Amino acid sequence: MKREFFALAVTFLLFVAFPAALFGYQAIRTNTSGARVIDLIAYAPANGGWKPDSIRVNIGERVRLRIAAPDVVHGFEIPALGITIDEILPGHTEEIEFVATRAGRFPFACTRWCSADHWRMRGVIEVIDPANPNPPRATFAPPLYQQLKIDLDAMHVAQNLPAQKPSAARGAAINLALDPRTQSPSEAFARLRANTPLTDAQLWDAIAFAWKQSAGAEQIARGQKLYARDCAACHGEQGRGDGTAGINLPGMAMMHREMNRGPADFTNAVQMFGASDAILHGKILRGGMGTGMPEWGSLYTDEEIWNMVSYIRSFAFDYR
Ligand code: HEC
Ligand SMILES: [Cu+2]
Repeated sequence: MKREFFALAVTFLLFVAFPAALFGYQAIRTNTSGARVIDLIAYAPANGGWKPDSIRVNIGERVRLRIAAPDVVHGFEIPALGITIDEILPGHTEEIEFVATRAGRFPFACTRWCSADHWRMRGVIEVIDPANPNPPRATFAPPLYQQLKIDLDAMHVAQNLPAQKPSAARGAAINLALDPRTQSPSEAFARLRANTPLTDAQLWDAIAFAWKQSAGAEQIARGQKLYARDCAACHGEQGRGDGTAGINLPGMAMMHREMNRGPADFTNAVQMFGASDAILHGKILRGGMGTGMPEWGSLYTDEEIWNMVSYIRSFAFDYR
């Protein structure tokens, strides 16, 4: 009985008294700048996620977001509007003011690994143009994997494998112009093998260089940043698929029986050299449909997803 009361008291404190006190205190402390104040509470997904998880503002309206984190450390980001709060400590509130200048539905998300299913912590901000409150829905070009009619759930296994890790530095002398988006490294190897004076090892090095070149150093660096933030927890710092958040994911039983169970190992040449960039891009965009691989298409721009694909390539190729 005592214990139940205690649990109830804790729940009350966490969900009612605490946020109320936080916002109350903030309301006294902050002077009004004419901005509309919107209160947002960041709970880890197990505690309910964003409260509320959808907000509406008007174009041109000055808005102050006041975000409280009652349970654990969270972060906040609206990527499409360039709004970021790096850290909201438990028991604190953070504020940010902005004026949205374009209409649309934009996802917002937590940016800290607050819990195992942290990546579920997403919401939507709707920016409305009062002069045109019901715009026709924008039409987007379908992603490359759909244009190429690629079945994302089919296995992609390399038919050709290098004897050692292909090195972009060694391959720099040989300049192959390749399109990494539509072919896998294994396919590129097979096609070029027929009429080249290069040895197998030289050809693989040249392919590594061609992939690195077509991506670009800046793009790879941007991909690395995003990877460290949102992917390493499952796929591992070194891309080996051994991140702690990837252990015992629900949905592993749905994975293709020939696939390794768990987050993809980006150092695994059999899988990585069997995949075109379009496949990797598609998987990040769409997610794994219940395998535990989240969908990122609503959060990241197309460009950012390509950047992550480029970075992921550095685990099976040697890009130093
Ligand atoms: C919650 C754990 C988790 C997170 C976080 C995660 N992944 Fe995955 N990912 C998986 C699992 C599990 C698989 C394998 C199942 C599948 O392919 O559907 C996978 C598969 C993939 C694949 C397919 C590889 C292949 O060979 O087909 C790519 C690419 C990928 N992830 C990229 C990313 C990127 C980029 C991020 C960060 C934006 C990310 N993942 C975040 C769990 C995760
Ligand atoms: Cu989080």
